[in-house]
Amino acid sequence: MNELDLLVESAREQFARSATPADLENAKAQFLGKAGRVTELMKGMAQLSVEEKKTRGAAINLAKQAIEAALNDRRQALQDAQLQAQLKAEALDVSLPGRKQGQGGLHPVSLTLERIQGIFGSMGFDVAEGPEIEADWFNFTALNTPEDHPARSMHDTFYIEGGTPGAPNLLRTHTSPVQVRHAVQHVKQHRALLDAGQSMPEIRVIVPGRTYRVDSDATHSPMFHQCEGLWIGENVSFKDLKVVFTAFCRTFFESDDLVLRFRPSFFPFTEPSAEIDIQFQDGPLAGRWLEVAGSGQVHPNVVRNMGLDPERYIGFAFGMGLDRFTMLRYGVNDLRLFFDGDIRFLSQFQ
Ligand code: 2NM
Repeated sequence: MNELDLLVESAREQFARSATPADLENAKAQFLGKAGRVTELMKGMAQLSVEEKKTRGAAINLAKQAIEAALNDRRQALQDAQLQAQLKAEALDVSLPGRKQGQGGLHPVSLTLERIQGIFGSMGFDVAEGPEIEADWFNFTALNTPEDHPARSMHDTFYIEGGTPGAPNLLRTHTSPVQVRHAVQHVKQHRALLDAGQSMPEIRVIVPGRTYRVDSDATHSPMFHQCEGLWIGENVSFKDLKVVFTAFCRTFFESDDLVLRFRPSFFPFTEPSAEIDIQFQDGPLAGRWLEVAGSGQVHPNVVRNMGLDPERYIGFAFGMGLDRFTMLRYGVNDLRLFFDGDIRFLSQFQ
């Protein structure tokens, strides 16, 4: 073998030993680079005659072409190998079973709310919603709650940093402010009738939603769900409250012999006021009195703050905890289970 054949042979060997594209580029530099062996040979022709240059040049060119061909072959081989490895790594096993999309469902508290809305809807109640960040006027003042009432303290209410009285400055502690907002809107809508001394359509609404208080244990969460109701007209009495709430509870708990007790109590926004207790006649809770709601005849000051004349308009309101109703209906003993988001708990309600 002559010197050029040996050079080509040596290049082939080096390329074959290059296991990665980077190795191969290094090997290439040794032969075809600026300081590579082929370039050296070219430079070595300087002293040759024109005739010799022709034959030598042609021979060197052949060798160079052979080296380039070997380089390209090896490049292609490395690329093929890399593709094969990638295909193997990303192999798709079409015989595997598909991934199933789990069936979702409503949260138990949402199920309770849907039930409550259905029942009150059948008795002609609208549903209203409103802001969770409230002004102290709507949350307390309009509801006849005095400045020095303990509920207004920072121990019981979450205040917003930088808030100012009158502007949104707290997390609502009940959904009653939405009832005030709803009543004010209703009155505005029927202003013409009222001004003409005519009757306005009754206000009949329930207001569900998130509420917030500084309180946390097995039966209290700083965020909880309430549903309040309001019925105001010219002739709405405490008797109507008893009829409506009794019908509601018997339907909700699917128990026609459920007994209700209206126990005198106090709220700033109602007078008189009553706690509502229920008693199941059978089942695991039979005989026990369970407190389920607060209620009362809307206080004249509140009726006035709704934009109505308390000498003419009268009605009742009530408020209940959606979380508590859900616990009672499904026999759940720890409120916190509703907020943990544990799928093993939640999937039991589907
Ligand atoms: C309760 C208990 C008693 C109530 C009062 C009002 C309003 F807006 F008419 F003043 N809304 N809700 C009320 C009354 C709420 O919850 C325990």
